Amino acid sequence: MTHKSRWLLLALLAAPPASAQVPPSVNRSTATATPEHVLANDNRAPAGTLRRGILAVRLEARLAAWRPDLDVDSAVTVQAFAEEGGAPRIPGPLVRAREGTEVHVRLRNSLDSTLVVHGLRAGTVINDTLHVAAGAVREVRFRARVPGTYLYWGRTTEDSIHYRTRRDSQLTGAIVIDPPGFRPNLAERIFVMTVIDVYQDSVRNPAKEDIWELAINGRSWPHTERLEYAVGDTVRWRWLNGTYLPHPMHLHGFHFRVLAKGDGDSDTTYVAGAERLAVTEFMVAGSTFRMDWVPTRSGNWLMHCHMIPHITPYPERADTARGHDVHHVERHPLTAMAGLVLG
Ligand SMILES: [Cu+2]
Repeated sequence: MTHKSRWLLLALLAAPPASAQVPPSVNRSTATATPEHVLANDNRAPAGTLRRGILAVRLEARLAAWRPDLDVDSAVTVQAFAEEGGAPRIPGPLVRAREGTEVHVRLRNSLDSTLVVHGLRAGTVINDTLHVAAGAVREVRFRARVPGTYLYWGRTTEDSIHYRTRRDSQLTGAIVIDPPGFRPNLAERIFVMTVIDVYQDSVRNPAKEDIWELAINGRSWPHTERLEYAVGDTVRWRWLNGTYLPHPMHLHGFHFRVLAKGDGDSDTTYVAGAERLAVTEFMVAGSTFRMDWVPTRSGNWLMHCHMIPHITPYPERADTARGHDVHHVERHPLTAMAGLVLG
């Protein structure tokens, strides 16, 4: 799907609703057997086992069937990370360690092509890559050194995150390094954004079969998580942009403080008093930021990308069951938005 066609979509959405729906019968899998279903990863439980100061994480990359909008469209076959022996997850398993911890990440590549993973030695090596041949197992070791929020991401196609649009686009996860002695705040949430944009499928029958899915922690609005806070709470979030696209992330109704800003490889925590106040934070591909905010009024509020094509349903998939009625007053928030919306 080109950007031009995405803007065309907006014009189409303004037209009267389509009356005909194509039944959900298209098999979109490219694998011979149906791969295991993806678990949407809410990034609340870190991966691995910590023993005697060593965090050991065993990851595996394999094919998986992903349904970012649950019952709306059929599953998309993607490449995803799992903890070895566990279900594939989007985003990939959370790696979290305190500064000073020795981290051993073992990676099995169960895909049929060479996998290159970037950023596993979080905060210690710039432009870090690990090449793992199909069927091979490799291990990286590093000592967690610089507290912050980092992105690890894999690829089997293009050589840059800026072109990673295909089935390897979900090979993305978070690494968080905490300061020594720091106890992670269990209420803090970590949100990883991913996208898949496979236009090539459109040349097949049926025509216009096209994959365009944007997700926060593995789910597209309205299936993203619902969050509830009390007036006066301090809400702490980390955001990671695992997509090839930029996203201006906007919070409705309140200012938030930007506490740290990273490029995926490195992270800068602002000194006390130097935090920025924002209502929208621009995130380039691969970037991260940490924020907090205090809801001072009750209500229903959203954090979302401010680019319309990133929060608009894309109804051209041949097997979609998505309603196209953008004028339905009661269901408007559910049917007229999709993708990068959280609330
Ligand atoms: Cu966006």
